[in-house]
Amino acid sequence: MVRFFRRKKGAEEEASESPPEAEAPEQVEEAAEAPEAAEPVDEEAPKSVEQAVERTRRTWFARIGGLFRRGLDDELWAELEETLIAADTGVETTVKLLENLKERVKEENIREPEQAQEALREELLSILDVDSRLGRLWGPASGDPSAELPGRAGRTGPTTGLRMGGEAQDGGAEAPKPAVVLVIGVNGTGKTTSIGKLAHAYQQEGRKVLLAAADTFRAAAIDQLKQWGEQAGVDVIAHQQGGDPAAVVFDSLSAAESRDVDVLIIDTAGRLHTKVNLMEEMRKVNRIIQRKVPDGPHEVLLVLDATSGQNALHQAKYFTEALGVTGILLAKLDGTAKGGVVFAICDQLRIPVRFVGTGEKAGDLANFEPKQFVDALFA
Ligand SMILES: Nc1nc2c(ncn2[C@@H]2O[C@H](COP(=O)(O)OP(=O)(O)OP(=O)(O)O)[C@@H](O)[C@H]2O)c(=O)[nH]1
Ligand SMILES: [Mg+2]
Repeated sequence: MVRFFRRKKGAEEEASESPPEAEAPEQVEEAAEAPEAAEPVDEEAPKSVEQAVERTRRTWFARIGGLFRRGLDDELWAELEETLIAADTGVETTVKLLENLKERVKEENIREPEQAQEALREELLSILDVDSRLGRLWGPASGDPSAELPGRAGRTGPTTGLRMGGEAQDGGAEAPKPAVVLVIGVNGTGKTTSIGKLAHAYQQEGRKVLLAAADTFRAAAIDQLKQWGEQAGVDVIAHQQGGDPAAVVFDSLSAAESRDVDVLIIDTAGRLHTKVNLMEEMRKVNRIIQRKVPDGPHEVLLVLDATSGQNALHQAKYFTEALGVTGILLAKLDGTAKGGVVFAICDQLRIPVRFVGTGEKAGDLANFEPKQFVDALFA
């Protein structure tokens, strides 16, 4: 059943526990109690996936139809390879894709260009078919999860695909509460913005959300998260700049428990003095979560910047090796991004893309639906 958002006005503060790895007690500063009615969010025409990939479709995928129409010959395969690589699909993934496609064309004795193009669509779709059992919070990555989402009836716009707060999941087990989502990624990829969007979407679904400002590296990062919290009408647990992120995480876990929070989303730094420092910090945050919530974090969401192309893939590999990434949020799919990078990520990492960012506004977030995505590219 739908668990509607309940906010106890003037909820009493929880007894404070001392953070285990905190260097020194720090002042816990919170965003002012969320306003009773959240500030209206500018939801004016949130960008759809179709709109976000319009440029990729026009620039790259629209060419593919023309190539096929010229006939199934070596020139087609060479030009197709070139086009897919230029669309950021990556050399490895493109080569594999075309080998499979050529084999199919031969085996199935395909002679019609339309049929061959349809086979390409199917091959592209199969690349996106990644086992979505990693992470335990989200609905199926393919198909139409909106049908089974609570609070979706009659609504348009982004859904979180989140099934939790006591709702049974695939295996019939109770969903975790609070669900702990650790958000990681290098600087500037869109972590804080995406967290703001997720908070907004969960809030709209009637979930009780709490945000943790564990990026203590820059003061502006804390303020930025607080602004998103205010906009979405959710609380933010924050310490001061330079504080221990693990202590922020510890406090936010305590607050999440005592405030009956459905989902706790943790923002982290994207840059420290060195990459090694950053990974160490992430591991420490992970340990603190596990100490308090043994089966957490329930999702380690890696935010990648779609406009950074193959570089996003390298980052993803690095984070995946250092931490167990369970899902990807691909931000900035609008703008100059070449959508082909989605195929490279799914093919090479076998980590599901859960969400895509389609703009800078609160509503510019969408579930990643493989079929919808491929259809949009070939529309
Ligand atoms: N067009 C577009 N811009 C986005 C999207 N997501 C984030 N941005 C922009 O990207 C820039 C960086 O976003 P942040 O959320 O601050 O990125 P971050 O990963 O938190 O950065 P650090 O905290 O420095 O590590 C901002 O200007 C955002 O508005 C998106 O989906 N589309
Ligand atoms: Mg940030």
